[in-house]
Amino acid sequence: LPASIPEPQREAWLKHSAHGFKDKDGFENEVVRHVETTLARSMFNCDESAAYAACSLAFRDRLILEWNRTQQRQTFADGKRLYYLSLEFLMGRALDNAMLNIGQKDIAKSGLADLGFRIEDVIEQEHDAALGNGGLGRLAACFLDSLASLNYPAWGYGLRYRYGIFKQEIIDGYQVEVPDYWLDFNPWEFPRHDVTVDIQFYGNVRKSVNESGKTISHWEGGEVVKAVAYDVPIPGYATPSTNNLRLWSSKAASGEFDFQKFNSGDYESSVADQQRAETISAVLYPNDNLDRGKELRLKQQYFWVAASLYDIVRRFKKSKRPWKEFPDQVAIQLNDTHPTLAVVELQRILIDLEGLEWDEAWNIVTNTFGYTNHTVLPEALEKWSVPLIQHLLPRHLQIIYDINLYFLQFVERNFPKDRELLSRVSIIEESQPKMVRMAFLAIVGSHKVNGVAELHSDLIKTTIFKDFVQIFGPDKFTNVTNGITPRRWLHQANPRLSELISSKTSGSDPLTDLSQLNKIELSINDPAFRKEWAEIKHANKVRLAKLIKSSTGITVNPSALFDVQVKRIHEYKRQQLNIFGVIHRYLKLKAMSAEERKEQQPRVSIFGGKAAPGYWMAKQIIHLINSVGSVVNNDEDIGDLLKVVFLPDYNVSKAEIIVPASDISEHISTAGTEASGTSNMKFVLNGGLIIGTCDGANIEITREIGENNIFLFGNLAEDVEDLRHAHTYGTHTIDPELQKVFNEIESGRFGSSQDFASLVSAVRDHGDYYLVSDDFASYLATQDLVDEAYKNQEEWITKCILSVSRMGFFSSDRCINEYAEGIWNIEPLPCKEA
Ligand code: GLG
Repeated sequence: LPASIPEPQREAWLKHSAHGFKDKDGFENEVVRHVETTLARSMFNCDESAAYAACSLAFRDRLILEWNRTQQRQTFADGKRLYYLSLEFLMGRALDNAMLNIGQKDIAKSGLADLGFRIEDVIEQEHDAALGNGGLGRLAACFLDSLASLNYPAWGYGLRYRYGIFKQEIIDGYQVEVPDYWLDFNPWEFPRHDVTVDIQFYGNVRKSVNESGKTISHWEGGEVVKAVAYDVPIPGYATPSTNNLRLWSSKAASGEFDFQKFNSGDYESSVADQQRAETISAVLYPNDNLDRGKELRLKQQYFWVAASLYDIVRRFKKSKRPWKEFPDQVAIQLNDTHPTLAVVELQRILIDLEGLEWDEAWNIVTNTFGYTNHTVLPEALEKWSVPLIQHLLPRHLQIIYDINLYFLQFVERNFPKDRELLSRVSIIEESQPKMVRMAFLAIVGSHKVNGVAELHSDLIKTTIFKDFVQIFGPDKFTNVTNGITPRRWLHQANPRLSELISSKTSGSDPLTDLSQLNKIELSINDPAFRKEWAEIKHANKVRLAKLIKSSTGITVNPSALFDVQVKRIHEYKRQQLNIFGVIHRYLKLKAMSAEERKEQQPRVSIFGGKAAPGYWMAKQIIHLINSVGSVVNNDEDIGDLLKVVFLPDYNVSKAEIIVPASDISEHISTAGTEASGTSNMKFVLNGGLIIGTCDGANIEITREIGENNIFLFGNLAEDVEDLRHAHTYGTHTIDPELQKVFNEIESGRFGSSQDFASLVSAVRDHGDYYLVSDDFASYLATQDLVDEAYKNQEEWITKCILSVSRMGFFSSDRCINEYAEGIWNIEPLPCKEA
């Protein structure tokens, strides 16, 4: 144990250092203390937000004690740690999660009731931590939960954006973006004003020769910005292990402001430096699957990567081990290419600052990093212009050129006759201006590269990274299919279903071993179990109906079939296919007699998701959905047979209400475009069926749950290229049913046809890149099957129960164990008290 407190005094420390709350009394005591002292309020002005603050501070106190112990344990164990570098961590709310993971939500519930509050209202006070765009950021959050729950020594590193993903409002059917300032009161972070790193930008490189005749590079001048650490404790479930997420915030290095300017009367510009520095961590870029190449974004990347590496290296150096042992102590995972500069930065530290030889350093670097690819979409693959890097990071550009030189020499030696190969795999693209291909740099700088679902991992090996498989051999490339944490996505989002399931797993906890789910299959014919199952789904739909009412004013019938598509709005995700399908359904209903209509299955089509502010087509899709909604929802012929809802501001805490309430959800990307998808897993785990294409993790979900329990449709990935080719070079005929839909849109039935012209022409006149027309007939036919299947509620429930029981594979715990064994080579560090 650490020796800072001398032996005789340790007893006093131990006596006062507490774990969780002993009982309800202990909890209430802490809450009241925080209200009265920390918040300086009294019971006469303690509202729900004060109750939230005090309750959070009480739990935070518990977390930080465990956080400290966990860090000590890890330091003394002196084993290998994982560092997960991600520009996005889409955490959502922390209080509910902390209470559940610590296992004291019941205590909190009755304690808060004693003090006059409903726990649900208190939880509702929390602002989502929305430091991410979508699946990539939420995956990072699920991984942190699993790493802590499985007792792995691991840290997350990210940026502390002052503004997370924007809030979405819908005004007159259009998306309006509102800034998300979330830091007014955030009890879940600990500012570490003593943990700071100076980060350099711009400047120039000077070479010198030392006594042994070796050339040394010095990066000099330029501008310095300070990185300040903010730590967020990450509680494991059913274990005291509490890991750390360290987020960096930028500050001017020169202190408050320029006193000289201030004294000479130039007040405004005296604070300009400070503002410029703080801009770096001010805002999350709101693009999902799109690369925009903005200088500030590159600054963010280097700022975060350099601060994190400094921290990691500092920790390693304390151990006084030789450099060659670095990869035995440190694994760094690159979540997408955003942190790829870390490869270059570590090489720079080793050769320029620590004096290692190039090869020795490079060996250390490549054994340290792993790279996860999340997309094959060309518009999402990061490239940075050479002049921009030259300007911002002159020494790094030289190192990138050297990495490329040695790499191409290696390729040349092994494939001497293939000149084309060299230009195909070069890290530098010979364009105007030249560009650095970040994915290639990440591959060359890592020992393992993984995709996020089987199909996706196969695709990267056969398409975008094909040459690299030839160069490095197939073993460098692997697959780790994504997963989700059952703590948040079952227990927290759907407590009643979680309890029902746990009552059937004979004592073992499905939340720590999700394969236990298969035990519910034994109850599949138990009428009481089935009845409870159906009641839970209905109650969840009632809860969502309330959210729909309060946020859109639309009344929906909870007995209708709830059809949900919530995710970022993107052409490749094909919300346009869904809304065209909805229009088709509406036209069909309109053409029916009143008698015929009675036979139809009532449906509520629910959409949600943000469009990147600069993504015109995605915004058109949102507008069309809302325009169709305002026609359909007010059509008296239709009534409850069809409602169309666009739920504004989709985020993690709304997902926790939406996901458990769906009967069917849509995962309908053009085959080969969605790397994995993770909401598909969340919906099935919560007893909803899915309609989907043979894409991403849908394929593995089908394999696990059985093809009778999923509604698949559409063309296969292997046929996409030929179809696109045919669209461009052959005759492109539009599906006749889709043509009817287009005719109605163009007739102005849903508002000015001009507004939607680009959505129609993308399919009809511009090559239909996403195969909307090709898949339309099969989509409609499959939706008919969904209606038919839903009419037989008993069979439907059987499908749902079977599906849930077979979802064990999709736990992020399984996924993290695969990374730990196959890529990171780290071991859990169990906690003896656990
Ligand atoms: C990406 C992909 C998703 C994937 C997620 C996590 O588009 O298909 O599920 O990462 O791997 N940008 C993303 O959200």
